[in-house]
Amino acid sequence: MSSPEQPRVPSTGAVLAREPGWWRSAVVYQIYPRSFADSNGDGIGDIPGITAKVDYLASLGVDVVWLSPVYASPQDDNGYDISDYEDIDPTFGSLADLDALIAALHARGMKLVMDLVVNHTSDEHAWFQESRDPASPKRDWYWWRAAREGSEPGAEWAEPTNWASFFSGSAWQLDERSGEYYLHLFSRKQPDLNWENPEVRQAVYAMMNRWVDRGVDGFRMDVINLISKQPGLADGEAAPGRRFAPAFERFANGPRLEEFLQEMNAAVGLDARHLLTVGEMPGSTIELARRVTDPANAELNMVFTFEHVGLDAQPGGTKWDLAPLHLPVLKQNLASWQEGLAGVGWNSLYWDNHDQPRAVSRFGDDSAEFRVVSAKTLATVQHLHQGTPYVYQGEELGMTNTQFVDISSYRDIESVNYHAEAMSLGLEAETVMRSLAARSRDNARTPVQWDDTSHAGFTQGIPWLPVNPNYVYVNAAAAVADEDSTFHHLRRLIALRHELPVVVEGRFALLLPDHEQLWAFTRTLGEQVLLVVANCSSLPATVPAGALPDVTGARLLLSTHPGAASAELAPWESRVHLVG
Ligand code: ISL
Ligand code: CA
Repeated sequence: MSSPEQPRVPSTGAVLAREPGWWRSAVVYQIYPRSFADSNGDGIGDIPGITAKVDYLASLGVDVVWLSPVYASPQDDNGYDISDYEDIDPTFGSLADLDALIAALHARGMKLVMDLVVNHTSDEHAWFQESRDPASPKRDWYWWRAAREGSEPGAEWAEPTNWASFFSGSAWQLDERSGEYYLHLFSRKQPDLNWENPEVRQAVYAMMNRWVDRGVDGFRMDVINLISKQPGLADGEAAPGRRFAPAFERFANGPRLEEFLQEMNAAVGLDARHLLTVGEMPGSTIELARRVTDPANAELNMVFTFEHVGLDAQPGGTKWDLAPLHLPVLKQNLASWQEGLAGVGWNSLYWDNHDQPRAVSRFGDDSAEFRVVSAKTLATVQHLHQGTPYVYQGEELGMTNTQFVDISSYRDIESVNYHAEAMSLGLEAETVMRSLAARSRDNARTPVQWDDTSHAGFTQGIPWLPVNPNYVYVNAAAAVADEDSTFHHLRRLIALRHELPVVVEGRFALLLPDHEQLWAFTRTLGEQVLLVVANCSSLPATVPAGALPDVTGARLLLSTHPGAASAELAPWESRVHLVG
């Protein structure tokens, strides 16, 4: 595998020590290991593959790597189903490989954040294997329930509740051995841990402590707001046309969530050791996120929220029910989170991750004409809100959605199960395939495009998921060699954050909230005002007279169309000015 040529400009100021609040000025880069870089030709990315690319990451200037799960796992959900929290899956390497990665990152002033998946384990985890025995002291470590009253186990409608799993079908699975059901909010191979049991919590904290002692710098916590369920496990409201109910409000954000988070923080020393903590919290309100991220409450540094990635779905529908996105709705939503958390908590900022379609295809314009410029402008808008930005592998290259035309190309369990369920419900095949093309998690999971050699330089073998054919021109080698690429635009944005306190701390204010094309806002710190104006459309846009602060004499810090300064913005043009 060939490495892209390194840029001449070195990283500008990675955060070196774990000082209090260091994560506020940091940029996190997410690696989905299976799709990042394959070192041994088996077609699957691995830890040595990542270690070979740390100079590439350093040249981008990121401070932290968040590594999606590399623990021992049957890979039913690509590692989010963990069978041993203390070991590395041989697919990805060994503990020694992980130690080498940590050392390589630390040597370059970067940190490593591990994925923590403790709402559920794999059904192949020793804890669950023991728990299957009703007499086991670990029986209560999971959610075991008898069939619904009056029903025979296994009969139709016999599940203890009517909840749907996130991955289609019932959230309950009958275990023949005891005739009882266990809860799995995700796949059947991902039984939910029972956090009401204090032994479960202590086992998790002990495991976390061992990882911190090993040198990791923090945790990204998978669906952490599901660890406290709503008491009583009540049925959800039935949804028309669906066999099982999307009963989110019945199991998420339970009453003990903040108690558990505080207990974990104290037991692991999350704050005391200045670790980065980010909790994935689908369905979180601003109020909840403000409490959870208020340092006075000693819970988490920040959370991943989902409102802004749900605005292009039909209200009341699922992610597969596509709807057009309106810019005013999107920017007002992000502004409400900026205001809601300002001065108390802290935002995380993301467009992309391993569960979301590619940002440039979804929020930008991935046509040949506008792919690069729209990717740059999306990055500008994201990185200059207040919060810690997350870059998902390939986002720095403007990687796009897949071009799969056949269901057999898809690998993700969510996509495969959705397709099967939708077809059995009689949905139109074309509609289902359109939803998958727009929303499948496999969009984010095609291999990172390193260069224009076969399989984009990702592997010497056959990649586990096909490479996007546009790798011949969308690839890291080309982007690094081109000063006008998305890669270098992002590198400049990251450098701005490291240089200018106003980027980190400045107070946010949205301008032109109802404008259909322009996304404009200011960030203010003392005498300094950062003005961002971005045309988030594929047509020219005009700034209304007098609508924005005067920028005569201001410094132009960054723009997509150097030299331009008129009231006209080209498609996807963006500018960043510093006044004062
Ligand atoms: O991806 C989703 C929507 O398509 C979400 O429902 C997603 O499953 C949810 O955000 C939780 O995601 C996390 O936990 C899952 C895992 O499959 C995801 O990859 C992970 O990010 C179960 O561990
Ligand atoms: Ca490999």
